[in-house]
Amino acid sequence: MLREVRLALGSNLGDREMHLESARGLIGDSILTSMQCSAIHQTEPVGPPQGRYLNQVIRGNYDQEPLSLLQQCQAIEHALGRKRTQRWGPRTIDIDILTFGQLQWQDESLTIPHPRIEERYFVLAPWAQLEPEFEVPTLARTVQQLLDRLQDRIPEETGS
Ligand code: A4P
Ligand code: MG
Repeated sequence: MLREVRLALGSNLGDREMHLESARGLIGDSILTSMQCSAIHQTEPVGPPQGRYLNQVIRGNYDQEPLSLLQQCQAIEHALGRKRTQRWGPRTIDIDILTFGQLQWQDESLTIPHPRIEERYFVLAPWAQLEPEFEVPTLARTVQQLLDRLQDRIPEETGS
């Protein structure tokens, strides 16, 4: 069954543009069909002190199981030199699954929709540029509404 999925990409180590470009290339070649990409946003780091991130959201169609998508995303992270040293620490590339059709999924390795969508300017800002009217499963709000709500709550962190 074909599902529409959304992925969030982030990079703050090394040649950030190149890491995003390589990830997009690999995802478009081997994972998603009909891929569309948001603009790239530079964002302040959330977590321990570290360099700024480049973030981007992509959507596309996928025809396998959720755990296969996670595995394929992690294989790309690995291929692009991702080392897991510190939670929320600097990384060449992070690929998170935001949504997977209307599916809700929760096990020890995967939670869908991604549990921190509502709090994350670095996800919502590029996503709202790509598809502001998309209603996020389980949150019952559009991407733009979630972004507006976040900016009302913590304007100093979101640069508005
Ligand atoms: N996992 C569970 N659900 C998912 C999902 N929906 N998508 C598990 C992807 N992975 C999922 O992730 C840890 C584990 O989460 C994985 O093994 C997978 O089984 P990770 O990528 O190894 O570690 P992480 O990314 O450091 O942790 P986490 O909790 O995913 O962090 P976030 O929420 O991704 O935050 N600041 C800015 N400005 N921009 C960023 O992109 N990113 C982070 C990471 C922190 N600060 C940032 C940014
Ligand atoms: Mg991650």
